[in-house]
Amino acid sequence: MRGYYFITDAGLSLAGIIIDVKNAIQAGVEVVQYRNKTGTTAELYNEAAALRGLCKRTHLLINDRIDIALAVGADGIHLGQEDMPVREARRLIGPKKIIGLTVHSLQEAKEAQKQGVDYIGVSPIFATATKLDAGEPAGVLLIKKIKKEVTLPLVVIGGITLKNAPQVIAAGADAVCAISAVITKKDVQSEILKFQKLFSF
Ligand code: 3NM
Repeated sequence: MRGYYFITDAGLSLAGIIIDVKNAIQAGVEVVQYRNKTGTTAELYNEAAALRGLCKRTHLLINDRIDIALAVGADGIHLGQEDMPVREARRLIGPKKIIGLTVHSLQEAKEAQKQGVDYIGVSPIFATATKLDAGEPAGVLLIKKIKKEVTLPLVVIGGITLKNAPQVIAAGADAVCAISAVITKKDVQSEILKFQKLFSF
C-alpha cells in the first residue's frame, strides 16, 4: 500500500463522490475507501455498488460496514477502534480480504498487528475539521514510533496537506490520506497527482 489513499466524503466534495472516485482512479490510486457515516443502508448499498463498478483494478474498501462490503463484493473493510472486533470481522469477511484498522497509539498499533490486520491507519496526525471527534493530534512522532516496532503498512490521516505531507512520508508513512486538501479543490485529479509525486511515482 503506497501513495495517496482516497476516502470519499460527500459532505465536503465539490463534484460528488462518483466524479471524485473517477478522478482518483485516473490519478492511479491503489485504494478507494467508501466512507459514509450518515446515509441509509439502501443509499450505502447503491453507492458502494456503483463504486464497485468503477474500481476494477483499484482496491475498494468499505468503512465500517461489513454487510455492505460483502453485498457489493468489496476488496475489504476499514475499521475504527469502536467498530466490529477484528477477529469477528475476519471471520465474516474471510481470510483473503483486506482489513485496515485505525490506531491512535503505539499500543493499539502493536495490538492490531497481533490481530492480523493488513494495514493500519495512524490518526489524527494533525488537527482536522473533517472528523469532529478525531481527538488530539498525535504529530509525526507517533508515525516514527510505530514504524520502528510494527511491520504493517502505515496509512496516515488527519490534517494532511501538500505542505506537511513530506514530513509524514519522511517519518515513515507508506500512504497518506488527505480529504479536505483534495476534494474541495476544482481539479481533484491534479491535486492527487501532486501527492503521488511525493512518493516518486
Ligand atoms: N479519520 P482531512 S481524521 C476520516 O482521525 C478521518 O481517524 C480520521 O480529513 C481519524 O484530510 C479523518 O480533511 C478526516 O483532515 C481527515
